[in-house]
Amino acid sequence: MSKLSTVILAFVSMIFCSWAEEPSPTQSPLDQKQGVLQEVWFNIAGNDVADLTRHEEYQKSPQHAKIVSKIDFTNLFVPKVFGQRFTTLIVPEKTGDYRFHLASDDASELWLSKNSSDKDMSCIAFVRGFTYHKGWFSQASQISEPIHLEAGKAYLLIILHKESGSPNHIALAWTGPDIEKPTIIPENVFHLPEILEKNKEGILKALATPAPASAEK
Ligand SMILES: [Ca+2]
Repeated sequence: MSKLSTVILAFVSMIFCSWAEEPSPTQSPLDQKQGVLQEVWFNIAGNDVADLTRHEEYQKSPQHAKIVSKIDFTNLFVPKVFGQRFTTLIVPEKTGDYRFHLASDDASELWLSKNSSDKDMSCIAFVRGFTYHKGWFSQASQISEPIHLEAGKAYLLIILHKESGSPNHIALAWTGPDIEKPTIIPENVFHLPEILEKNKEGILKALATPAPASAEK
């Protein structure tokens, strides 16, 4: 072997070793800063949000989870019956009054906190039955009152969605400073909330569990 190829080999193995060492044992999908945690429970009957929240399975870890960038979905998990929850911290870039528009098939609820804590949450909008896809003005209850949000402050946001048969969809939009028409909330606003230690193991397992093949569209 020539001197040059020995040097190249040594260099390549150095790169390989540094790659191999990179992942740290503490790294997890939950360490990322941006995003929305989507948690799904399958095979729960009914088309009311309460059919999910009162179900004993809902007290347990989700069966499937994903970190998504925004809340804008159609035909998820067709044709399965499911309930899901989206959890994120919303950090607006501009201070002002915002209205949230929730659209879904089937029913859904939008909860917002006054801060990053789940102790100060209230239901600010909901869909009964269903709306058309991105039908932002179908029901008075799907539009929140104006809510004053401060730039750079984190507000905990949770959406509950119950689906009892295809088709299905869910989307979240807002109006606010310089946003006149309902616009899907952009991904840079969503920050992944810190997950309680007691819930971490179950969520990590759900993140690693694909949705049942028959449930994918
Ligand atoms: Ca449906």
